[in-house]
Amino acid sequence: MSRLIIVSNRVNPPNPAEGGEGSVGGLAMALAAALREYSGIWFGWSGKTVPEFTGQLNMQRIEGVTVATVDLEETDYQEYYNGYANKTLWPLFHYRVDLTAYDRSFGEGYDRVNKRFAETLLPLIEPDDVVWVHDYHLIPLARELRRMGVTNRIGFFLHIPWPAHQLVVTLPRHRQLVEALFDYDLIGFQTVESLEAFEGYVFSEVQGSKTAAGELVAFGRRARAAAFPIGVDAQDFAEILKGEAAMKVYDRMMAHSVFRKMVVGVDRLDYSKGLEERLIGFERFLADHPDLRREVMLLQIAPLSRDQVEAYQDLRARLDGLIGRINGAYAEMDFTPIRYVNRSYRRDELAGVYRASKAALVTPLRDGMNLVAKEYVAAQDPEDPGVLILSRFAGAARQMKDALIVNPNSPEEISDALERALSMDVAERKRRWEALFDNVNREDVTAWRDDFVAALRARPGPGEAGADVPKAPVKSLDVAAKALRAGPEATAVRA
Ligand code: ADQ
Repeated sequence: MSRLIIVSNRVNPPNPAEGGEGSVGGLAMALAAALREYSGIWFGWSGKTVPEFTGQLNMQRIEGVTVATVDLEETDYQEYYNGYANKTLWPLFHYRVDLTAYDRSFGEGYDRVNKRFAETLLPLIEPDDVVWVHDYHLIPLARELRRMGVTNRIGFFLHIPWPAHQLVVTLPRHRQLVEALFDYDLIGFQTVESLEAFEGYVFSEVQGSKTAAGELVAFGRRARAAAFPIGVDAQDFAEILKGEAAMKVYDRMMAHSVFRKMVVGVDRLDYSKGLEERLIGFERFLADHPDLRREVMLLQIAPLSRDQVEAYQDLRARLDGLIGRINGAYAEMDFTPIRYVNRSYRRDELAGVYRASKAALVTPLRDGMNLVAKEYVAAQDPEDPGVLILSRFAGAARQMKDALIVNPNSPEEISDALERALSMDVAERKRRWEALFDNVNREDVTAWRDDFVAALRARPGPGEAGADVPKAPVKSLDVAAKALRAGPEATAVRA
């Protein structure tokens, strides 16, 4: 079986030195498991900056996964990561045109870093390898690799929404961005809605078409585009709940919420997650239901994210003010309605928190999928499950129809859903949870990963019928790269 090369902006397999599997997300674990299975490589940015880009490749072997990282220079970090990725594509793709920065230097930095990534990765690619590129940071990576003669199958998965046509065209050079996607053999989206929005752009903006076999044709090239809804490792969640860390947190949270029902929110501190709207909805609930005030508390866990970007600093300040106002108005001497924490927790600790919560508020204004919604369901007690309140604008809402679906912009809908969730009888909670769990368990992260990789492998290879232009063989690899493949434990080898 050919090797799998995964490319993502950051690389984070479970590392025993940093707390092992409990310390990383389910996605990282699933990708690491795929790499162990297909004996591949995980390539990306080290997270470090250096005064000048050197292209020095750092190879490490972590728990059976070969990891290759490269440092970026400070300007790269500012223009590519803080700039084009986090100030341009992220807000625009989450429908926040008001926060989108259209700065030419960001676009140049984005292209430059993608080229640098391609140059650094090139010597690691063997002729049979399948390359899987992740997320909006790296859309032009395949274009750069193709320019260097790479003919391997390359797939791309977008973790965030693909926005409506009218939003995409606000982006200067939107055409180049979409054209770059046609250098992939397979383009994966979270939902059919994103897929249709992408197809809509291709058909009406660049007069593309679809073949009878379902391939998209545009820019003189063809690619397959499809929806692959990402999932969580539901079985693993059930397992980690039996562990000591999860049990301890569960017991602590239960002891803390005696006589009260705990509602939980877990999100990176990001404007796409609808945190302000959620808090205003909770405030409405407290105002609407004086009789229930002392019976409910909201635990909002929101680790800081991208805190060098101004929009995130502003959001943080607004949240601090809002929570202070609500707690000031509704707290009693022995009771505070909102508990707010800005730190990260281990996966097993989070599992304990989910299980102790009678309801979860997952109310993003836009979200590619939202794994918290699925993790919450996976962590429930089948005999006494909590209720998921889910935004209609999360990709997950398409699969999780048995949640209480709300419009996150409406404080009344959030308030009503809370009231309904907290008074729901156990028979209805079980019925809803069983349907939700069935889906979360079936369409899990392994199914997602295997479906994508199988679809990518099924694409015609170089020279096969249905392939695009005949592709040249991969350039011969230099000595250093060969040495790397022979001994991945080697560190700091110059590519
Ligand atoms: P995110 O925007 O990060 O992901 P989400 O899908 O909810 O959003 O995933 C967040 C992950 O971080 C979850 O696994 C959660 O457990 C974890 N997490 C959140 N708060 C934490 C905390 N305090 N401590 C530890 N862990 C915490 C992007 C897209 C989503 C898409 C995913 C996967 O924006 O739409 O679902 O990628 O494709």
